[in-house]
Amino acid sequence: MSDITRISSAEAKGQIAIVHLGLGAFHRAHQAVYLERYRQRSGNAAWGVSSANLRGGVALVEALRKAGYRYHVVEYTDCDHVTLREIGVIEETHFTGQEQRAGRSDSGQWGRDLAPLLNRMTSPATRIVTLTVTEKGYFLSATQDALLNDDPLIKHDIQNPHAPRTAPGILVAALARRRRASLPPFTILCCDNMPNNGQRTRAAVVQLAARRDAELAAWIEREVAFPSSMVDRIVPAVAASDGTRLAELGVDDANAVIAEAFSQWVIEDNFPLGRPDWEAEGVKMVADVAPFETMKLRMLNGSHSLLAYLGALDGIETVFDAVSRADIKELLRCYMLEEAAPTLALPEGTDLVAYADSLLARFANDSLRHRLQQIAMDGSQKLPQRWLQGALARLGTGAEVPCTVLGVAAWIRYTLGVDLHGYVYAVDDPMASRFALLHDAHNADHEALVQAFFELDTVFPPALAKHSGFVESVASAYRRLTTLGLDAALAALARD
Ligand code: NAI
Ligand code: CS2
Repeated sequence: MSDITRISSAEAKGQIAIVHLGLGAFHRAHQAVYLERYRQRSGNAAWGVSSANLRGGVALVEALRKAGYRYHVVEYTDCDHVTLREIGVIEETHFTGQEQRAGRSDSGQWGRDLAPLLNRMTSPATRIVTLTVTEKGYFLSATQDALLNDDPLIKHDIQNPHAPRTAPGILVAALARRRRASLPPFTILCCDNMPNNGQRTRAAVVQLAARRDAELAAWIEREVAFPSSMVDRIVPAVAASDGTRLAELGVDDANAVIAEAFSQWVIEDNFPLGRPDWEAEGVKMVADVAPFETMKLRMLNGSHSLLAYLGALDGIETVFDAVSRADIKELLRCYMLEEAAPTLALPEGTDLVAYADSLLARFANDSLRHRLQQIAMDGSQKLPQRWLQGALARLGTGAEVPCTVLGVAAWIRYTLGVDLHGYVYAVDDPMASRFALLHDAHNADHEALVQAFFELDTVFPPALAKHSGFVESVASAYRRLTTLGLDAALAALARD
């Protein structure tokens, strides 16, 4: 029987001062938890949250309304030690995405709750807007801070600035209203896994605003704070199969989310309109987040993506299952210490070997059931910051990056949508149709296929695509993986 700690939410219902875009599992198990703990400790209910889904997830918006905006976070230290934490800090939910009409292929209206959401964002009481809309939700090239002006949704928001459908579009519309009302701008805090995530969010917002009104763009550039943050807590998607074990814990809550006990949030301290003094909840306020962000993205997320593509190709289901294989665990250790670590400017006092060991221990938490397919999604948006920028830096010193080479080969093979045992799965990536075309065109010729992938300049930095040694190594690793299988590919790596 598990050792269960139950923590109820603070009774006090408060004032909404934070708007969040992207009411997903991570927001509910990370930012909301810090704010709930802050409210419980301080008794200060001034930092309530209004959360919105801009893309899918209308059912959750409704379900939280019905549940009085209360839900549970199930925090697993391991299978036997669990904290059930009730959260009440989210006080309002909105849906602005496209409604699905039952039995109709042509989807319905966009923007059901756009007006109340924009009103909330234009309220003088709203001081911070946080985001978890996934790496693709900013509509930026993954290799540079350039807005994807040709994307249909960005084109829509340029032509219809008063009916935005994207996160950058909604931010620009709300900021334009605040400027017109002579209100100071809210602070925009990105909580997505992107490098320099504050600067990237600024780039998307300013570039979109510039397509509407150059003075508005200049005002945003001058007046709006975009602090960066490093966010870390493993929050797997809740699967139907989790229902039974949650019920056994006495959790009768369809909106519950599951998370590991570990949690970290490092934030650049730049909040002109103020912020909660949440340091007592463990939030680390710093002047420069970059060392923390880069370390986490290359070490933790880089390892996650290695597990995802190598493991999924071999039909392995979860992170725990993959890291339980000694050869894969050794690959991760080699990748972290010999390829990622040497490229990092470390936060002061960091012991990288201990950090690598702590990550392997977190991956080995068998209570999370973190599916590799979840991590494998959106590789085109994730790999530049997780592997490719680090590999370029490492190659620049004359060193080799064999683990990353195998990773890139596995990712390219993964995008075919069939694993090494013939099992078919959906490739969830904004570029999936592009990948399918490349596989159709070059599937018989591995070299040509790999070369074609390297020509995707929104994924591969041009300098890396020009590195013939790296490209050739990826092509031979691809051949070995597809012809001999994962075991042989890992054995070859261990031998070299
Ligand atoms: P989720 O699948 O539960 O939620 C994704 C959220 O993003 C939903 O609100 C969805 O509506 C929104 N979204 C997706 N595509 C969008 C788009 N194009 N435009 C606007 N909104 C969009 O996923 P989860 O777990 O909440 O993760 C979301 C993000 O949080 C990740 O992409 C990552 O950047 C960050 N994160 C997640 C962690 C985790 O372990 N789940 C840990 C650290 C960061
Ligand atoms: C994962 C991350 O799905 C993914 O891409 O690598 O969501 C990961 O769980 C978090 O960044 C951990 O903080």
